[in-house]
Amino acid sequence: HWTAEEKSAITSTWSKVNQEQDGADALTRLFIVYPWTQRYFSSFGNLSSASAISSNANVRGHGKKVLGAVGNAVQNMDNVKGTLAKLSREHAVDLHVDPENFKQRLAQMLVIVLAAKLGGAFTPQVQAAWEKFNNVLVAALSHGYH
Ligand code: ZNH
Repeated sequence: HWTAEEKSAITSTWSKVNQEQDGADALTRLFIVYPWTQRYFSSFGNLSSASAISSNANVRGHGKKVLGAVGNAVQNMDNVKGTLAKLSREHAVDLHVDPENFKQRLAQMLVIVLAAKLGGAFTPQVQAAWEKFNNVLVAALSHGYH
């Protein structure tokens, strides 16, 4: 269900992503804009300010893991659900993460980080492809909850 244009928009933006830095930036925004999401990460240490968050080694390591999983989904665009099935079960069963947090939150922060990074290259068409990709990503991550 992807057009050739959508696929190339997603894969070409993804090739510019720095998983550790952009992952840390997306998580930093998540923790600041939606502070209650910090409660899942009580083992991460000091998350008291933007600079504490973005320099926190646990945040950087986790950002890299999260974007690694997104990258996996990008490489497997035609089977995102299958690709993320195990991860979805893990969030539902082991981590008990409220799936609302996937929906308009982390995925949305990622779009903002990509837009800031790409500037003019993040055209409305590229943004539309990412909005669609995020819906697929969020649906796949939420699937293990039912
Ligand atoms: Zn998550 C983990 C991905 C969202 C919470 N995650 C994780 C991991 C990954 C991910 C890959 C790792 C796993 C292993 O190692 O096994 N996530 C992801 C993605 C997304 C997400 C892709 C979207 C986009 N998460 C999320 C949210 C939240 C979370 C939103 C909340 C809020 N996670 C989480 C936790 C964990 C995880 C808590 C665990 C951490 C530690 O380390 O402990």
